[in-house]
Amino acid sequence: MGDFVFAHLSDVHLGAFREPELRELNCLAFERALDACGTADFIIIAGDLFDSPLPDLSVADRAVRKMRILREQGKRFYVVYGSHDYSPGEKNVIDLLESTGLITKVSLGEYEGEALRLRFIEDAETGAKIAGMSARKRGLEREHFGCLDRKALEAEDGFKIFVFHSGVEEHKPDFLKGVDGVPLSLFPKGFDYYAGGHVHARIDAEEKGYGRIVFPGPLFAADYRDLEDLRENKHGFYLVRVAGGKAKTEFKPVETAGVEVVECGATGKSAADLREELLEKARACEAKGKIVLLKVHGELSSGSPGEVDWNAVRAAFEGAACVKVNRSGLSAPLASGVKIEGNSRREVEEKLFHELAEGKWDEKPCRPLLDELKAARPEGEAKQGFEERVAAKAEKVLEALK
Ligand SMILES: [Mn+2]
Repeated sequence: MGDFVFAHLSDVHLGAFREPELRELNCLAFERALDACGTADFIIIAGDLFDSPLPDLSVADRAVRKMRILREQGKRFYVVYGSHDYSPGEKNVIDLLESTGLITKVSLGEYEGEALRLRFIEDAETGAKIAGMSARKRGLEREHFGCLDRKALEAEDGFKIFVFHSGVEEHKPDFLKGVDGVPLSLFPKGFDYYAGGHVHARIDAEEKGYGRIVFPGPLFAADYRDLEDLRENKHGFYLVRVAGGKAKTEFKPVETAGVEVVECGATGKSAADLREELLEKARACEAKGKIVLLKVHGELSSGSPGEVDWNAVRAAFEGAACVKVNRSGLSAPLASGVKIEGNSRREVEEKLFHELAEGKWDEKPCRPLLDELKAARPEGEAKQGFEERVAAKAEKVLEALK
């Protein structure tokens, strides 16, 4: 086998974010990463290429156009489903891309009795042998790993890559401490490279008896935490050079936009004071071309968060690529000291609405509205699709009032 180069990407999450500017930066990151894959013979995507199993078609179209250019140059894409672009029992965007011949899914295998036997895909030009495990429904990954016929995988010769989309118990970053990963003992030994996805942090470790265990982390970002992390850590992917059967990794950062975090405490301030302070902070901020993360927390002394005029605050960060406001920690005092007692949650809710309305507005729609808004996300449904569905239902309740 000759020497060769491959790229390892994961957690691209195309289509994440509601803000068009962030979606754009995410697409851009993907395009730039593929531009930087010039020397690669093939590209591995270890899950979560898309943020949803049925992504926005304009986002998918853009990604496909770029991938097609690389396909036409003779490069191959090897992909497993991630936790975001997998939908149990249904076809999704990854299947569609495979049908067109753009990508090859590498998680092939069947159960024979209790044993899960994976099949290798051999990359015809380099001879690299690739086997993979796709994401499953939460909690089931470990079970499937437990059923792996590891002996058969370990017996295969040649340069072997194992692609997977799960955290490894022994290599979890701090923020995933409470989340179950798959223990190393359930992985087949003796692969030359373990191409991981799912963990949104960069990990590159050598594990005795195994090989290189690598997570590139998110290519750009999929949520607020990822964006915040971008301020300190570069995000990107790995280029892996294989010479004499040995893999050498090189992290390739992908530049998009700088991140500025602006914090503001609201405790003891009126909504009007808070607005003034935020406007002042915005004017003082060097925001040009940057992603601004505005974090507001604390309890207002008077007024409500809605009175702050967030659009004006956003606009005051002149030239920013995007201003993302996080005010989940911001609260207002409840209409002073309402005390409610009731025999059931339902009764308490009804009395509370009645009390708050004080006869000045119709409280009847509050209950059905609350019922729609507090629905839990069913397992397997993507967050974005779920949010859109809940919003549509809530709107229906409001429509009915007209
Ligand atoms: Mn992910």
